[in-house]
Amino acid sequence: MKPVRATACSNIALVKYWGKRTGVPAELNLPAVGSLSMTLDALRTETELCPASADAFWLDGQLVADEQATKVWRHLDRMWSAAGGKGSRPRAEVRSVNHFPTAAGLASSASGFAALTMAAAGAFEADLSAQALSSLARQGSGSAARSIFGGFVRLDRGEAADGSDCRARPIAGADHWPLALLVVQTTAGRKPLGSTSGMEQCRETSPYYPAWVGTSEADLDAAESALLARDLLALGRVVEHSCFKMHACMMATDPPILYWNPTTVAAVQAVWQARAEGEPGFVTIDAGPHVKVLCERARAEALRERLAAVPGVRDVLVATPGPDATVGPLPEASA
Ligand code: 2P0
Repeated sequence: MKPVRATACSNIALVKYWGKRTGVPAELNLPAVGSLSMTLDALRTETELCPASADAFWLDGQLVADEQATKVWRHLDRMWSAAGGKGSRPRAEVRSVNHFPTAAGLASSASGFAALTMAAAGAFEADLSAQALSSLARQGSGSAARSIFGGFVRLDRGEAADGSDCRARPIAGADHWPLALLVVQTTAGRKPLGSTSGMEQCRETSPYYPAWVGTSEADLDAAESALLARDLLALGRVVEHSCFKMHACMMATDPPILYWNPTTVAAVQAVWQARAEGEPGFVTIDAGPHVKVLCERARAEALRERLAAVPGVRDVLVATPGPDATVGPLPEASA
């Protein structure tokens, strides 16, 4: 086992993943719908993996020993098997740091599991394609499958019972289109309900869930075409439609799920107001209260200023399309 350092960027789904396939092995973590994302340069996780006498997981300088750590060890076991490792997996120390300009409440499981996947593949000297790495990352966390690739990525749902056609593929590179994504932070707190249980609750109780699943493929095709044609208006329409359908589906669960706070709504309205005044931006919201705004890079600063002035907004950061996940040897000084 070699000491390594891996880096992966987070991503934002422009067409959302929400819900898991049923009737297939749960450990494959297969999505009920495909998704389409932009990898974000500004939200990056760096993960170091070294041999050790006992497993230890450090996240942002803190030793973690809860279910998060269990997921990490399970993922390393999975990677050891995929690498063709014989016998029991070597014990490891994992040190992961999220280089997110604003810490609170921003998704890190995508970049976290993508970086861990790359690190384990490097450390265990696994000869795996980017496609295979992406599928393994998905088993750690669905959105992580997309963070293996830079630029714009489509994750297909697939139909095969073994998940072999659930694949992420880059559809355009980071330099395809100078877009920006503003991350409008509306609170410092953590989200109240995790995505995995939120998705299950939706599938089990939301009367809108079948409609959500049934309309996703058309959104994916429309978004991919708009992206390739660099048509912001067409892309933005799908981005907002996918986002609000997902949230409507959540709100219709029993009991309801509402991730928004008053500042979330104020920020959405500020974006729509700006658009009406000729400053085009399009909103999306994940399983949390922050608002993400897609716009052309040239318009990002003007929109950032408007959003920073919305009462309750704590911070606005600007991200642009980011690179592929990477892994390399750990520099001597850190090993
Ligand atoms: C997404 N989200 O497509 C969607 C939109 C949140 C809302 O992927 O259960 O942490 O680990 O596969 O990847 C968050 O879900 O869920 C997510 P698991 P994950 O980005």
